Amino acid sequence: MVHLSPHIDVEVVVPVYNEAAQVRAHVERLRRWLDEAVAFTAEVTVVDNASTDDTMAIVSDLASSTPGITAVHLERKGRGGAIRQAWMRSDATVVAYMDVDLSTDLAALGPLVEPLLRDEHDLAVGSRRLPGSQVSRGARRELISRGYLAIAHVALGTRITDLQCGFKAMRTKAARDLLPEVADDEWFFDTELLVLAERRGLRITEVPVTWVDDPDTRVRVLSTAWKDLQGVERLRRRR
Ligand SMILES: Nc1nc2c(ncn2[C@@H]2O[C@H](COP(=O)(O)OP(=O)(O)O)[C@@H](O)[C@H]2O)c(=O)[nH]1
Ligand SMILES: [Mg+2]
Repeated sequence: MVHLSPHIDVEVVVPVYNEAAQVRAHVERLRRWLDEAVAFTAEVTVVDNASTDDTMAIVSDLASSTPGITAVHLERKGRGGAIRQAWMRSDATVVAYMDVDLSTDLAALGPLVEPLLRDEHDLAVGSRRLPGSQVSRGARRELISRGYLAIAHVALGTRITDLQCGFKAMRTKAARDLLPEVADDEWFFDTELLVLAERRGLRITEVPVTWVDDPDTRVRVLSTAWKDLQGVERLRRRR
């Protein structure tokens, strides 16, 4: 017998690494939001890499007890690689990702993916730096983020107002074409994805988000900022 799975509009990927404390509550909240508050059909895929705490056990349990949630485990660490793998194998019309801390208010999810479902854009970028955005964030991260953005604007000529917000979506077909070009598997993945999309002339839209920073972070801020600068230099030379 042939089983045809029903078509899914949006696959929302949630990369997680050592998130045992919040993964269950936040993924459940996301699933409820998708069931109750949006007009499209959606699947949630939680992708763990090499967590050393109970994250994978919690996520597996959640996936087996909740329709519309899938758990994936990868051996190699790196948030970008996790997003790439999950996006590449999706059958949905649109692929999205968001950080598990739900720093971005879920109200922005509809405005993020709906223009893509209508085929008006290829890539939608959550931004904390548009007139409609609202952000509460610590001074240190804000300063590093602004400095990085200024450098990326000058060195790469990008016009996107926020490269690093953990809230983005793409038409799956455009993602499949572009992702093999994106080399970074960690935090620079986002910048590289956006800059290569701009260079290819993809249709990009930015969506203002309300962001409440979660100070619990997996990012080693200074070492990541250094890797980001090396990534900027690599992309600049590639132009
Ligand atoms: N799959 C995967 N997810 C990761 C990895 N590192 C971080 N994450 C996830 O990426 C998201 C953003 O991380 P977070 O620490 O909140 O970053 P920040 O908001 O920039 O401080 C969270 O959902 C993390 O669990 C990793 O190596 N693999
Ligand atoms: Mg965070």
